[in-house]
Amino acid sequence: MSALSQNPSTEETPPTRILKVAFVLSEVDPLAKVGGLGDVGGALPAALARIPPEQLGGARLDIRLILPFHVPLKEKLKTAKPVVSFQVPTTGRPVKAHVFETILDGLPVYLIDGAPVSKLPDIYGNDPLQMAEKFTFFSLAALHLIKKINWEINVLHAHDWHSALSLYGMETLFQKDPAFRNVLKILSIHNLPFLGEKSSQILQQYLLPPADGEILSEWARLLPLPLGMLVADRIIAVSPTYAQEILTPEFSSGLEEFLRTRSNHITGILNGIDIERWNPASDALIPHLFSSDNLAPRSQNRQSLLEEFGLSRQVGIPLLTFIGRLDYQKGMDLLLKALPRLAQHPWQFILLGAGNPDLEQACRVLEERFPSRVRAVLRYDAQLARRLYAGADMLLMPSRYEPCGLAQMIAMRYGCIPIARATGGLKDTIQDTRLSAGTGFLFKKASSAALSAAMTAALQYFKDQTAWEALQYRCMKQDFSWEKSALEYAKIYLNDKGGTER
Ligand code: NHF
Repeated sequence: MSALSQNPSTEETPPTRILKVAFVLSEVDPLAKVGGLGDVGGALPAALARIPPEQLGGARLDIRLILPFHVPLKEKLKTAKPVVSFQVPTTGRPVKAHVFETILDGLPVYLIDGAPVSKLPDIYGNDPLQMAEKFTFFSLAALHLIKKINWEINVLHAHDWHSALSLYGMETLFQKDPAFRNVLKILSIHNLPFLGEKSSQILQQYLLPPADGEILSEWARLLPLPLGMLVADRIIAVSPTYAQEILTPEFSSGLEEFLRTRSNHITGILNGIDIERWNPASDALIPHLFSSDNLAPRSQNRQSLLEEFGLSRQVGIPLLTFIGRLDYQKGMDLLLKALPRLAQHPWQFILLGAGNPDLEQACRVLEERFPSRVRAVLRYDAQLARRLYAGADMLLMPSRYEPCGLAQMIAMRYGCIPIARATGGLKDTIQDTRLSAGTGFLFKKASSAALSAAMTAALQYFKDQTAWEALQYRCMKQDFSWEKSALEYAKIYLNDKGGTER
């Protein structure tokens, strides 16, 4: 078969070039989702497949996903169809892999099972060795699968450390294999600091050689993410600003020198959100629907929340929220210090999230200190999250780093104004209201003082309700759909492949 499959040629029908893309990753919403990676896995492939050939010079993308058959998935996907079984070689006994198939949004999803996958009761685990084994096995099994089913791919697109070794395995173990000749190797970086710790022994067990040469420091020569970045033709960070930040000591996890050698191959493409799923005019999980042209019902959503959480219902007091993982990365500690500094201002605050036990405890302490103003809901709750986006006035995102961030885009779509640190995708998606007719409030330094200053500005701005509504309107009119970003990815797939025929 050829990448440029010809239509039965009539003069009028131009040949359709089909580019075959293997999308290899650990999370795909709604099958498996822990964080933002799952949202991307659930939306980007479908958006790529929807791009009309006219926008791609007549080409069409044939996208299929490859995912571990995570234990929690097995209950949901009892009817997944067996496809093929094979062995993955190791220094000891080869490990058996069994592959199943299901369909999601019209796209085939291959699910890889085997002892290293079924050993872990969840998508991820706390034991680095078990994690290394699961994802090394998965990454290499993905390559064996592609070969076994004679799927002549043009592009292998891996994501984060969990699938980075499929790129490195292709470059090393399968170097001379015609099945992978001319395959474009793409690696998306959703979260650089997760390099795939303590994997070296497992990598050796699966016959993967350490990187040679001096480009990678010794400590990184047997780590999945650096190895993937070493051989990738393109490294795509999930926002343009994050693509620049990872070249600096603050954000590079010790890899700045190595990454600078690869800087010509690094790009940033902003994530999108699924604007159908996140739509305040049709969201079945919020009590009062609204839109940018009819904002009035929004305040009823705020009232419902205050009632639900036993907070007093007073006009003119803004409701603040934080939604997400309680983590130092997310700047939760900065927020816990900033709020008491602003006690002289009127505000109410509902936080939703779970994570670091010390931070959870500190949230409880804040609630005890401000019983009439603060509610700490220490769990994940996707439905409450929607009600908060739809009813709170301001979303706090003081992240120390944020590769892209999705919550700020969802919040803006729901008229909830972001107050965020100017980093990564937050910087790329929010314009500061104080500098121009913007869409939120940004601060630069990761300090509680800088955060308090941005919050003070927002609280001040809120007093002028006409200006505030104009700000909400601007936010709700932003286009965060996947279409634009998907096209950027597709162009990379196509241009980097030139006219390569397979
Ligand atoms: O949006 C999906 C997500 C990002 O900033 C987010 C993160 C993990 O930290 O790309 O990945």
